[in-house]
Amino acid sequence: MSLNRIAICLVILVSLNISSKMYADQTLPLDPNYTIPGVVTDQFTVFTIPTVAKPAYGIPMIDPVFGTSVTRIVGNSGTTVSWAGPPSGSGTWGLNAHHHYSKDQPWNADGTLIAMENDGNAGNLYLDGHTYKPRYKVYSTKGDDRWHPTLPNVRINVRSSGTVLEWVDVTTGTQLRTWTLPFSADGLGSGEGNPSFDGRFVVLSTSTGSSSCVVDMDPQPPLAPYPYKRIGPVYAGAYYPGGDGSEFDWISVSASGKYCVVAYDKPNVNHLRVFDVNSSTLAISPRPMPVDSLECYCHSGDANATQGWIYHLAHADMTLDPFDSNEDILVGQARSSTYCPLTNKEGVALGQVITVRLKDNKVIRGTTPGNESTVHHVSTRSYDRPGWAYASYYTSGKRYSGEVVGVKLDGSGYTERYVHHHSTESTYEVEVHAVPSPDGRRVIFASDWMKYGTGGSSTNFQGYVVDTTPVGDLTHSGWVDMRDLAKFANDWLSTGCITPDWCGGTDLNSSGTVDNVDLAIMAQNWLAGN
Ligand SMILES: [Ca+2]
Ligand SMILES: [Ca+2]
Repeated sequence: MSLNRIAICLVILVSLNISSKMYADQTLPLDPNYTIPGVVTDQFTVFTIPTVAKPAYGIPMIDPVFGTSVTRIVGNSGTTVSWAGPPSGSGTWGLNAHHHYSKDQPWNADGTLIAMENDGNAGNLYLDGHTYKPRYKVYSTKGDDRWHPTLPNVRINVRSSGTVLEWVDVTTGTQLRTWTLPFSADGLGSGEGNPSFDGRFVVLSTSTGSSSCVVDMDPQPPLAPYPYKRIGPVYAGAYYPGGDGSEFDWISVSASGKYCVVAYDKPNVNHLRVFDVNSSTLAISPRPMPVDSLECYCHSGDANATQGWIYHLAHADMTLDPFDSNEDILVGQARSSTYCPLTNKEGVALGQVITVRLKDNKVIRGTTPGNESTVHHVSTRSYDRPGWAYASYYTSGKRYSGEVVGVKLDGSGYTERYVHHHSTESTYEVEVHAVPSPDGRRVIFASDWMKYGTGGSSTNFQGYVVDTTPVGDLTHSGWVDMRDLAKFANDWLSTGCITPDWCGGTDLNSSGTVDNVDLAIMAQNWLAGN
């Protein structure tokens, strides 16, 4: 350790008069009752959205209402982007440079990479998950893919041909596992499917639901391990009964792998259906729901309950409910009164975000109602922060207007409010599609920055991250302590720090050098966040 580094440590230790009181680290997964320090939790205030200038690429901006840090993580259309690799390369950012979708976790399992779509000539890229520095160009066989939820660097990919399912290491482009499918699958659940939370199961289907099957990608004892290929029987029953096939929207296995959910999307048809997955045979079959359980618009009646139809939510994602013995749940947007006129369930007033338990179609409150804006997309991809859903709201002048909000799923209606997204949501590409990082402390979102914003563009749709961790949390633990100081000391007096990496984040004020100004910021935030 150089004299400089020793000096800096001593100065900090003395000047901060650190108490001997130990602070408890928040280990992952986080306790469902943990709440992020310093975040706005008032459920009732309607905030006026101030006009804010679009943040510069890679330079954190403090949201004037919520006090959180907002970073634009992509450059403007036409500007050069270089990635480190190997292999290294360069190209341009495009008009659409943002993450994929609200249900597609952009961070990999250990949070070190972010999958970024980019229609500039650089193509899709993987960014450093913390500094947002471009790291790798996308691998060559990418079709419709997701990160493996527990294995860093591994994508679960359905090739464009639809007949090959594979695992690929994105850092090398190496195929790790492969399966030949019994039919041509329409991507991974038609663009909206996910693997089970352990990364073991997926369900794949044709674009009409005419053929579906579950794949066990990682058979466990007493089953033979991979390369034993365990693919369930082909099932024809996800096709909409009596329809023409166009009703089929998406299919996904549930978080536990015990169920599949199919969504149908057509006027007067919008509805969800739950199927059981037989754990021995992987066969799919409709899950009978209680005869009096609640449905919407069509398919009401006991006969349909036996076929797995459930209460309809839109833009819904799946997770496990830690407040209810880790039951599989679906969390989504309350539909309009045309479809589902339910505002109260068993004496509990329902808001815009609603949960349905897959086991028995039980409807549970997410948010509380009353002067609440219309929610748009919901994401439950915070694998390491169970019990929370992340919602993006339309801009309306009501409560949560234009915000990205975390919703505690215990029925209390408790929320954390993170940021104004400043997006018009005028086209699909610029729908906000907020997704939490695995630990839920950061949220990625897309915006044109044209709603109460200056410097935005009606054609350039970009990715942003709102970060609730304190400035100076260089270890990404959620708080600032000695470990962060050690990392800071290591980069002390570094020069030539550039966007978006800023010397590994130690150049806290994005000035180009790591110096006394950064040290002062570090000192100001000492022990913040815990
Ligand atoms: Ca830290
Ligand atoms: Ca600096």
